[in-house]
Amino acid sequence: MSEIKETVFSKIIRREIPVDIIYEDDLALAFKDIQPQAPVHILVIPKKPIPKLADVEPQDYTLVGHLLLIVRHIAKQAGLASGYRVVINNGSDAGQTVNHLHIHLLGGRQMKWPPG
Ligand code: D5M
Repeated sequence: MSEIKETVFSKIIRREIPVDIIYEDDLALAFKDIQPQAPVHILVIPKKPIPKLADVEPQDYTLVGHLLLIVRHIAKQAGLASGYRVVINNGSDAGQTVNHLHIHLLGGRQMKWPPG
């Protein structure tokens, strides 16, 4: 398990930094990415401060499934019927910049493959 440190997302969860909130429940929060890479770019995060996917433990399995169902729900609400991309950057090689697990939901344009 990585060391759990305060991140900008901890401040967002505590409402110390304003964001455009799309969805919230007891376990999760979803909000618009501040640097959108697509017409729809939303981050879905657990309120539990898990640094990255590699730190997910067996007791988090239900939580991770919950996060993916939130992604599906938001994508449907956003009308992304023709497709969308779901990304989790895990660690520095993947380009993870905020050490609080987050799922990127990207849509509203044609995506390219492979990613950079
Ligand atoms: O993605 C981290 C993402 O977090 C990146 O796309 C910008 C976003 N971010 C950072 N700070 C904020 C605030 N304050 N509001 C909204 N979005 C934010 P990564 O996968 O770690 O590269």
